[in-house]
Amino acid sequence: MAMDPGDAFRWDGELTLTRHDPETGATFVIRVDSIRHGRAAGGTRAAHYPSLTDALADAARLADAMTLKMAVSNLPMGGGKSVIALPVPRKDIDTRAWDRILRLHAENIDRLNGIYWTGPDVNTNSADMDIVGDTTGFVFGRSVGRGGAGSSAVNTAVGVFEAMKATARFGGMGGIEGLTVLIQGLGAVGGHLATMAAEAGARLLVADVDSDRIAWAQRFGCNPVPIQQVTTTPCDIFAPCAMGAVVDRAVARRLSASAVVGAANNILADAEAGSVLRDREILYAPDFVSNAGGALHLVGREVLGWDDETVASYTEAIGQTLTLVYQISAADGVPTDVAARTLARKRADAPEPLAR
Ligand code: NAD
Ligand code: PPY
Repeated sequence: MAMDPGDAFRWDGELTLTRHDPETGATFVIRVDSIRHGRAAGGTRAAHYPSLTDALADAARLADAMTLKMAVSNLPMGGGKSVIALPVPRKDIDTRAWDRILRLHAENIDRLNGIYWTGPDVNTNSADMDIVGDTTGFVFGRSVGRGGAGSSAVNTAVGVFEAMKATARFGGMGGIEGLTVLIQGLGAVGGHLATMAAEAGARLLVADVDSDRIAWAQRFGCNPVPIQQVTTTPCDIFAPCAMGAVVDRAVARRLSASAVVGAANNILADAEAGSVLRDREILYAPDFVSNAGGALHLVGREVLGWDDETVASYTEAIGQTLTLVYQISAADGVPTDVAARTLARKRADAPEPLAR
């Protein structure tokens, strides 16, 4: 949800760490939302923010979402997130400065003595986690060669695809074959999702600010949609897989889709958007349920010792969790995001044995 600037400071999470590095101009933010159910985990996002207040607010929202994601997935961890507020866009940071930024970030994490574990997120990857891992052990998602579980993106996409199938079933759309799926963002997750949906026979519409990604998707039959028309183009399933806050109340009122199912964290920009989607009978798959495949991969592999098969079966169960969310939403007459929070709270208080 969007926060007003004051909310960046009124946030009631466990801990906020900030540090500024004059040499690179980077400001580091770590927010630990909850450690009630285990040490907190959540990735490191690097981005250029309009202000430190925006960076703090984003970290708070993302950390909240991690607590909900762990709880609704029955994972024995709390939620946290790091934001590295860069002075310029990531592409304009040179290798030397980036290396320094990652090492300082790792120092900050190490000082928290394990109450917060990081991992990859937007603009950070396994190679970056290897560098973080030189300084601290509190890191998920290092490359496989360095003893980590590697990228979480593929399994995130697999989970989102399970969420799509469950949504299509619950919404009376049948299977994915023949449905029009509009994917916003063809990056690490959206790209894999596009290939899976295409293989399942969906008609794909795609949008990305990067023309190379569009050219790549056109090679397997995807049709591009202009960035400005993403929320007005008719489709069956709208899949935001780029940034958050894509659906505010105005977008929710005009969206021409039967469902919203994507990988992006914090898809809803305001509390009203969920209600509008419900009133319009557009099924919204709460992001912290649908995109939990990455957390299942990282925590499953690195904490719980899961093998491929176990990760796959828990990831498939995302579809069942989502169906339960839709049933709670229908029974209680509440938006699906509210229903998912209710389920997350219930599972946090009484974690269910991980269902397979
Ligand atoms: P990514 O950086 O690899 O991909 C993002 C893509 O979106 C890029 O191709 C970029 O060019 C494109 N993009 C950026 N702004 C856009 C815009 N305005 N319109 C259209 N396209 C735009 O990131 P990712 O790892 O694929 O993650 C995507 C989203 O999923 C993020 O919100 C992330 O937080 C969330 N998520 C990722 C994971 C994971 O395992 N990687 C797990 C959970 C949630
Ligand atoms: C996310 O799922 O949003 C993440 O940040 C990925 C993640 C999950 C669990 C531990 C570290 C990073």
